[in-house]
Amino acid sequence: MKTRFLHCADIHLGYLQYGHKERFNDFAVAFNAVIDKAVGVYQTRRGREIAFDEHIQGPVDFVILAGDLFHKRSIDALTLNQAMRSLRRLRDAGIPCIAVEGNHERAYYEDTIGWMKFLALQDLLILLDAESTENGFELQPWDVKRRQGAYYEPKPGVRVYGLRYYGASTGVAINAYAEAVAALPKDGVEYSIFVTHAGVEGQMDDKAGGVAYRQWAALRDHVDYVALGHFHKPFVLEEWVHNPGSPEACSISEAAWTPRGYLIVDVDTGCAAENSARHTVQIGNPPRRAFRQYSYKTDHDPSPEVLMARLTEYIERKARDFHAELDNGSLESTPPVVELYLTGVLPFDRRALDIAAIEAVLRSAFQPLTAQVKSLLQSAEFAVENGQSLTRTELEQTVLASLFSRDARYADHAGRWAQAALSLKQLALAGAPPHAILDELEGHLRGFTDADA
Ligand SMILES: [Mn+2]
Repeated sequence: MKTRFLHCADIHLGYLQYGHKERFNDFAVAFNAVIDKAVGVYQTRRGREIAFDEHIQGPVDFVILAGDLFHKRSIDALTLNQAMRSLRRLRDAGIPCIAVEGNHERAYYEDTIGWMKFLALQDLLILLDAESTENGFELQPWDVKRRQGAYYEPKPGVRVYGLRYYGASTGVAINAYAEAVAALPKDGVEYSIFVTHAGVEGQMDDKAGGVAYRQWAALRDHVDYVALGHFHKPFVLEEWVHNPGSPEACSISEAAWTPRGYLIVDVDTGCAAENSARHTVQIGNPPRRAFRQYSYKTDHDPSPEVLMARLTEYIERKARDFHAELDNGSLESTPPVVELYLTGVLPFDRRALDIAAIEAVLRSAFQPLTAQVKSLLQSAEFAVENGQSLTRTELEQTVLASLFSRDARYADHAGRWAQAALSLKQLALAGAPPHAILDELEGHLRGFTDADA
């Protein structure tokens, strides 16, 4: 048996990011680009359809949507229209879209109908979930009339099981689900997929709520492909657990995770050897809005005039690099979203820093959709000695320096290591992005090398 399907998740329609109408539309454009791949037809913004001449990946036999089609549970009519327009393309092409509910779109109460259920009632989604009883889960096949069920067979030989978002109870729910699957008859089933909205522990450092990899093992004997959503960062584990990542960026940190956005899976149950995966997976990277994040260190700019001159030069250089990158056939669309972080110690009065003027430089260099300047600056007094009794910072510096001096690797520059550690801590506390902290650390390391030379 051969089949091909597309797996996506975390579309987040309805997100009015930065309060920007264009960003609201971007999420729908990205979803429609994923649908293009599923149906094998490119649709222009005006709805005209053009067949792909290259990169043909569709049409697929079915689509898996592993939760968070919507950014929130109370969506407006425009968002619903975006969802219906894209899902209708699948329905018209005869491609079932098999989905589960994510954390962002769950109905408020068990007895109300959420928008995902509404789409299922409109015949636009096969929305899977298990019914829980006193004895665990009861898995019913998809009921076309009632538009509900726990599993669905999009074509003979393929069975897709689904479970909605379970949050902190996901581990327990997986166990119960695996037991229920074990008890089901599986006549004629050659390939099984399990879909839910949950992460795997360790795949995103700063995101809680992942399920330990060993907890998924309960499904191992029954399922060939685990299809997840929830973590917006893509990952594939042991050719078994798969997460496509978000097609559009819900936060600027997601912009770096390319390629991401959907997976195209080719299944062939006939040829593979025992114990090896019976599918091959390609990751897709739909076109999306360009996001760029920069950081600039102000330590060596003695006056506002020098800072503006150097910062302008820096911004213009980055903008040239950016435009050159786009000319090299990038899939990103412009105008971009740009964030600039100011880091380090400001050697002059903070009030002399003209953020609006810096934003104006960003706007003229990048012609962005939106540009934001974020200050993570430490005030100068942090670096200055101020008298008899120790401040908290000085105390920390003393303690850290004495700790560093006990380690032969750091003893030579104990005082400077202590300063470095404190400045990294300040950045982290101020919410600096990882790359700004890395830049800071690199600056310190260069300082050490120069001093040794
Ligand atoms: Mn999500």
